[in-house]
Amino acid sequence: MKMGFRWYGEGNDTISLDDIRQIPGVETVVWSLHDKQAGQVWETDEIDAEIARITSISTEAAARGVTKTLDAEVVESVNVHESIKLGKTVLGLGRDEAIDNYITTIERLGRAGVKVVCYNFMPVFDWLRTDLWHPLPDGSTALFYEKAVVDQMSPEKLIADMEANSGGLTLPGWEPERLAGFGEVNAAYEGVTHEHMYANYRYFLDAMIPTCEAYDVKMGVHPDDPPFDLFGWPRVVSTKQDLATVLSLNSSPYNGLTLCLGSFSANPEQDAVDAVTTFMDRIHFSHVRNIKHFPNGDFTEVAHRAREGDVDTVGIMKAYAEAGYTGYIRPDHGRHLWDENTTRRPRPGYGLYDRALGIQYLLGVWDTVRYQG
Ligand code: DNO
Repeated sequence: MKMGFRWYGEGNDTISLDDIRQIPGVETVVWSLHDKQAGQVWETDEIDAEIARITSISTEAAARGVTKTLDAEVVESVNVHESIKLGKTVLGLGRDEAIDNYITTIERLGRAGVKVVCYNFMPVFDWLRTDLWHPLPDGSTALFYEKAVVDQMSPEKLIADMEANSGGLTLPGWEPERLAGFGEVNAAYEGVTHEHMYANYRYFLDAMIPTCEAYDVKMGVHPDDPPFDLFGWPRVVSTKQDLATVLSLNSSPYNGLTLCLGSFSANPEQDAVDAVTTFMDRIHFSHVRNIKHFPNGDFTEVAHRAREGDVDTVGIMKAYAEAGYTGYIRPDHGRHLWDENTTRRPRPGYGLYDRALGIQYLLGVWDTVRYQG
């Protein structure tokens, strides 16, 4: 297993590579070219420059005796253009052209040494919460989902709220360019069913997976967050059965999962440990975090420690460790702690401290099973 840490890039994150380097156990920086819109080709020189930035040690750090390097083997995400999900031209791009562009990007990432690409197949929006800075009883803040708000609110209002609460940083999945196309995309989903989505998904995989095999890039789809339909749009990567269906659309091992256990567990009926053991050999990347459910359908994000919430993070890490899992894991959304609620405001969910604490907890379980002394 390789432990990773998500980083948004120089000038686009409150956390530095030198901060990440000092977290015990972290080997991989999970990155993306965050200014690329879905459907665009990633240029080789841009890919190479970002990888060089991540994997090198600055002259200043080297002079201080820093020698620990980080790798850049995981990309989260290469976003899928809506035309691919819809199977028709939208926002000025046809499905086949969008797929060709995606394949070119995968090929270039493979050549540059990237091993896993994370993506999602959610219609219109990526993840959704109603409060990005929700107070917890200990004085920290965390992402929060209030069911009644989503049930009563229009997507337009939610977009406005998310933008207003993001602290000035563009949220992945909520890029202004994406939101600008909302009306057209929303209309294009009229009448689109889950069956249509699966047919379009198969078409995409069949076109792309041979390139993934040739360039040794494993694809990992991220589950829908939260894992149920929203605003009548068909989500197809929500339940355990959905995950099995997606894997069966193309049987290549390169068609795999980014098993985000916080997202998956946002449906309280789903069993995270069972999902890990069931899909083990197709999990290329996993996000491990914890949430706490309330009886009215709300949920809050909490610390990674199992007893803080409802996700059995101990059972999850034990299952990975016992199986000798060889893929990538990263902690996921953390709470915002200490000065992160005042002067060091991070991207919501992506502060430094709680994710670093979370990693130590997850590795504690891993090492209990696997460390030989
Ligand atoms: C939010 C993230 C998602 C995730 C994408 C994967 O914090 O979990 O934006 O990266 O859904 O494509």
